[in-house]
Amino acid sequence: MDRLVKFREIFLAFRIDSIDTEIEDLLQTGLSSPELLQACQKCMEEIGKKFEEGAYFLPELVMAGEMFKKVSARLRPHISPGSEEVAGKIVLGTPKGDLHSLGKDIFGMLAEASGFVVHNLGVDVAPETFVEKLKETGAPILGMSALITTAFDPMQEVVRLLEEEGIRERTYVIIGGGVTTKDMVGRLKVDAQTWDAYEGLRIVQSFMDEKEETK
Ligand code: B12
Repeated sequence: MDRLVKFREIFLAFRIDSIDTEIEDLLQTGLSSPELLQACQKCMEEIGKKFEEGAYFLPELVMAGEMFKKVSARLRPHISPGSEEVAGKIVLGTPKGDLHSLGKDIFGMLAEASGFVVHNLGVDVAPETFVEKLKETGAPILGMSALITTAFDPMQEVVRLLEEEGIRERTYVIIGGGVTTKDMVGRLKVDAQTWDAYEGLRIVQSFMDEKEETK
C-alpha cells in the first residue's frame, strides 16, 4: 500500500495536530525528505485547485500554508549540512506583489544546508532591493520565486535593472515557483527555471562550477 495515503489524508483534512507524528513514522520507515516534500507539493496543488473551483476560500489556503510550515520545520533536522565550505552566495526573494514564501524558503533551506550563504529578502521585494543586495554582497546568484502571475512584471524589471546597472553579466538568475514555466527563461531573459527545489540546488551548483571554470 502507498505509504503516503495516510499522510495525504491528514494533510488534506488540515489535521495539523496529527502531522508531526505521521512524518516521524514515515521517516522511520525510510521515506526520504524529497519524497515527502513532493507529496506536500501535490497536496498544495490539490488545495489550490479546490480554491480555483470555488470549493475552498482564503482560510483553506492559510491552513495549507500552516500545514506546510509544520512539515518543513519537521524536515529541517533531516536535511543535514553537506559541506562546511562556503559554496557561494545567493540573493533570494519573492518579487513585489507576491506574498507566497514556502517554496522559496524550502529552496533557501536546501541551499544553506549545501554550504551557500543565502540572503533571503522575504516576500513582496521591490526590484531595486534585489539589485541593491546583489551589489552590496557581490553574490553571483539571484533566485526569485513566483506563485502568482502578477510577479512576472517585477521579475522582468529586476532583469532590466541588472542590465542597467551593468551587473547582469556577472549574475546568474534562476526562477522557481508553481506559476513559472520553462519558456520564461527566454521571455524574461533569465538563466534557469524549476518547479523543484532539489533541481534548483543542482542548477546553482552548476552555476558555481561554470564560474570556477571560466576564472
Ligand atoms: C498556500 C497558498 C497561499 C498562502 C501562502 C502562504 C505562504 N506563506 O506562502 C496564502 C494564504 C498567503 C495565499 C494567498 C493568496 N493566494 Co495562494 N496559494 C497557496 C497554495 C495553496 C500553495 C502554494 C505553495 O506554497 N505551494 C507549495 C510550494 C512548496 O510549492 P512551490 O512554491 O511551487 O515551490 C517549489 C518549487 O516551485 C521550488 N521553488 C519555489 N520557489 C523557488 C525559487 C527558486 C529560486 C528555486 C530555485 C526554486 C523554487 O521549490 C519548491 C519545492 O520544490 C497555491 C496553490 C498551488 N497550486 O500552488 C495557491 C495559489 C498560488 N494562490 C493563488 C491565489 C489566487 C492567492 C491569492 C490572490 C488569494 C486571494 N484571493 O487573496 C492570495 C495572494 C496574495 C499575494 N499577494 O501573494 C493562486 C494563484 C493563481 C495565479 N495563477 O496567479 C494559486 C495557484 C491557487 C489557485 N489555483 O488559484 N496563498
